[in-house]
Amino acid sequence: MDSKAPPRTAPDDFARYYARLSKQNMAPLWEVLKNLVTAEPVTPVLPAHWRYADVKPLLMEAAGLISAEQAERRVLVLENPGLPGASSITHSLYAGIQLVMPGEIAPQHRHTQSALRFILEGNGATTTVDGERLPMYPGDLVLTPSWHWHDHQNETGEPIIWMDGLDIALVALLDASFMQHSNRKEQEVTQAKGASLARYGANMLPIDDAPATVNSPLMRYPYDKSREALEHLKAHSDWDPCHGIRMRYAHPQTGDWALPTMGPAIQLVPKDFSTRPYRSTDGAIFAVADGHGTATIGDKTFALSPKDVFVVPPWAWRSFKGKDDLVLFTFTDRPVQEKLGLFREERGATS
Ligand code: GTQ
Repeated sequence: MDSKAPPRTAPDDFARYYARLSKQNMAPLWEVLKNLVTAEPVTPVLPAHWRYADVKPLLMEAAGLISAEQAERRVLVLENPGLPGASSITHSLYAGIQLVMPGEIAPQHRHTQSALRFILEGNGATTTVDGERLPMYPGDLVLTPSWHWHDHQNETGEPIIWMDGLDIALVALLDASFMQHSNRKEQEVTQAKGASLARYGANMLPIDDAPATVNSPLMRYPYDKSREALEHLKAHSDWDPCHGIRMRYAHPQTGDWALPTMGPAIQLVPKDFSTRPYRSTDGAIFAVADGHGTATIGDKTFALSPKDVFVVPPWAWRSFKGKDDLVLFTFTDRPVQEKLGLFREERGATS
């Protein structure tokens, strides 16, 4: 008899054996291996698009239902349609649209989740981080690194609206969530306005600087500077076939990503330029900073207007076309994937 002949086990025998395994907290790998270790990324995350024209009226309606203080944070969570109820826009990341009305304060708290804010609308309301009030204008990126106290206040006459990005699901996966409230609604302001920008946002560093941490000490990346750089490169450099002009927001002391878990970037797709297909393992959340155009993600095409948000699933092909100069902000979990040696990208052929 051939000793290598496979056994011919009856389905009932498998079932009885699996039941005995299960009682002892074991399971057969051979039933699940092909779903656990896949040839390519397999994700429930779907391409999705939130038009600002749809989001804004619903967000303003929330202002009539609940105050920023009652809500703690008055935010509409952008839920990926492939992950219903999970409060996630990708498997690892969270995005929401936050509103603070004139005169309101979203009270001080801190958490181990890192947050970034990309400002969509408003004119000079503030987020206080580390005792510094950071003014917020459209297109600015404001950071709230892990475990930094933060509160938002709107002392202007207009609503302020921004996109929040947090690493909520990633921190949940690692069971590393800590959160604290303060008995002070707002933190004491200990820094002059513009302090972190003067120290870290002028291509210089304090001569006797504190050692770098994983978090950028620059808390605000103003849009006028980002846009100026993009405009210069549009006029005077080659455009990347897959991105147009694309820059990432750097940690000024180390050159690494601005945050350890979320990598923000900004790109300009010039008017009438069509990017070549590109895909990468990091699912990407985009917000339209300026301009109009289209995003094609897999077999879906979205018509983009300013302040829209859309999501590109991991390893999905994407390409863009600028109807006018289209400026896109994005954040992804690429810093994590790079550190773990998992990040991959692929550039498609000319179509
Ligand atoms: O502003 O601190 O969208 O803690 C979700 C959780 C915003 C915030 C969110 C938060 C915040």
